[in-house]
Amino acid sequence: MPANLTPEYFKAEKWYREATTNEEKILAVEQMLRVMPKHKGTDHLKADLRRKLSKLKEAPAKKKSKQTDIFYVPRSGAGQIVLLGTPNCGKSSIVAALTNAKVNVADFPFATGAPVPGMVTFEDVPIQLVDMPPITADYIAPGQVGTYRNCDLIAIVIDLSADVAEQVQICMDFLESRNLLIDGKTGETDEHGNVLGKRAFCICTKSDIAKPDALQKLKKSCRRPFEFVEISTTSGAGMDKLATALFNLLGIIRVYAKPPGKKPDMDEPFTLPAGSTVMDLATAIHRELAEKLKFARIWGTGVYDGQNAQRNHVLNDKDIIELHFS
Ligand SMILES: Nc1nc2c(ncn2[C@@H]2O[C@H](COP(=O)(O)OP(=O)(O)OP(=O)(O)O)[C@@H](O)[C@H]2O)c(=O)[nH]1
Ligand SMILES: [Mg+2]
Repeated sequence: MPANLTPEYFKAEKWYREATTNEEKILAVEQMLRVMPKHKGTDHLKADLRRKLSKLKEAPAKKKSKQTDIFYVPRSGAGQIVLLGTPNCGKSSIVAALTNAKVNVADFPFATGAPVPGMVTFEDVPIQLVDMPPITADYIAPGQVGTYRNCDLIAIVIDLSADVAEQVQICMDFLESRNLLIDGKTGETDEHGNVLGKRAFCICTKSDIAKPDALQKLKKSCRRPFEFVEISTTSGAGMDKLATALFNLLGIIRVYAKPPGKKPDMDEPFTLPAGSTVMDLATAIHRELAEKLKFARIWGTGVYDGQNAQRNHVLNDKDIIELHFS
């Protein structure tokens, strides 16, 4: 009986072939099992894949080689955002415009060969923005997926002066075949319960030389409800909006701590996930001290100045909080 394997299956198989680590191979085989058609014709294949999976899971963890993983970018700042896009779409130009990082902007493809992190300062919040080598339909550098798996937010960069549908297809194939997008339906997690998917949005660049209707075409080509931010690094159009979007899309708030009777420290805000409480702030400041938290006073949104608040009070962006310990 023919197996009648689907395009989703072949995508997952390609992922498996390209995987460079055991963890990535396990994820790919799990995906192959998940998406393969379930009928008599695939029974053998299913058994083979299960065997392969248990072998992979039993394999002893490889000794860490002395070589460093160039695709591992240590986090810094309030959140890590990694750029994704096809060659020449304008990724490095974005990092060059928003940060002081030394990136290579060039009018030939594959000018960037390794991740380059830079820091964007949105008002008083430092956000890490990572330039990346491009991806194509046929080539993704081994290990590159790891950078996307580790980040907080993926910024899909689409060049509005080129074929938008083709770029979307390449980026979405890459992300979807590796379970790299948050999907409310499946909510894939790894064995530690970590959500595998990431949030993503679109930076639509080269608006100064965009093809007519490129943005509309792009929105039509995306099946997912992304947020789209239109920019041009050449004219500077939309760059302020982009910095604001990076902060908003990270889903974080910044708050200022104030010692009782003193002025708040307005230079270095604490950044916390949106929805965090007074107790979360206390824990971020000092885990053990947090247990002694009695109450807080707050200046900010939805409260009167200096209002008393309990541990479970939900904080808002730019709140000033005075913590009182017993
Ligand atoms: N007109 C115009 N040109 C741009 C814009 N952004 C980038 N470019 C040009 O596009 C070319 C490619 O820009 P890069 O930023 O190097 O592109 P990249 O995506 O990093 O390219 P790879 O590293 O090869 O993946 C350069 O010649 C840039 O000057 C823009 O907003 N408008
Ligand atoms: Mg580049």
